[in-house]
Amino acid sequence: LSGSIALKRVDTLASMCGERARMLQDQFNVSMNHVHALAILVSTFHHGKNPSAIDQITFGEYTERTAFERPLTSGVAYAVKVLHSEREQFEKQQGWTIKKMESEDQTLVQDCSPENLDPAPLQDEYAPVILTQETVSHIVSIDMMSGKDDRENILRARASGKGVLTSPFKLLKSNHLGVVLTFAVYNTELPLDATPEQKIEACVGYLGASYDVPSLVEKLLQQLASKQTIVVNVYDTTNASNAILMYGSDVIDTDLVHVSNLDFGDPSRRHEMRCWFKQKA
Ligand code: WA2
Repeated sequence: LSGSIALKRVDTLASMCGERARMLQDQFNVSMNHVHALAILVSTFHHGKNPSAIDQITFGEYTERTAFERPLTSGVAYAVKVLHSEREQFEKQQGWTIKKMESEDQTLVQDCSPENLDPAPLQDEYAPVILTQETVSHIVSIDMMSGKDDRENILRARASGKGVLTSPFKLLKSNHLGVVLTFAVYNTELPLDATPEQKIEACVGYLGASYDVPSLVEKLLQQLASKQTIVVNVYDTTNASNAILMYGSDVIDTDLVHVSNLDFGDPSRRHEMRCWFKQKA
């Protein structure tokens, strides 16, 4: 009898963990599709029209009103590709200079609002943010290529044409780890068999969404009202020997752990959910 109770416990944990992992994955997938659609919207109405049919007010209103379509995201933004030869003209037209992203220690001693940031140092190219949802308006004018995680994402997004995810890192003006999802925006309809070089050449900008993972997973789990029963942790396990905790407490105080795989749509990243009962058997 005690054996069958133990087996039942294993099953219950597996189904609860699996259900939560599927919910998180589905919500992530839904928001990823809408971020992809936003990249197409910018391509059609900003780059595809002269003059552009989108300004900050339009983009801000539209992204705020459609925020319900992007569960788990804390904001979306659009950064444009600017070559160094175009920088002076671009800055004159915008009325601001391209800013450098502050490193973490600098943000401790000063407010990281764009007006307090230093101009971006000379580079071959830049990715300044020109349009944002109000929730991330603090990144306007910042060169997203001047941040390591954002830069890697931009380079991978434009060479692949797919949605790509960063490793977990500390987002600007947030105290938690988050991730950024990026889709490249292209100027012409790319042939299906375009090479990475053709994609890089045709790229005109980058549509990105930031995910504040701890607060958003918390919100998701609250809807299930099971927090008395199980502990849920979410990890980036891309580097198998060094899993990064993205959500949860991590103190494993049990012998029974269930691991559910999470597919966030970027095959070069691995994620998983690990669950256990709060109450020991
Ligand atoms: N968005 C919001 N907060 C951030 C951040 C970011 N990146 N990076 C650090 N903190 C415009 O991939 C292009 C968004 C980057 C997109």
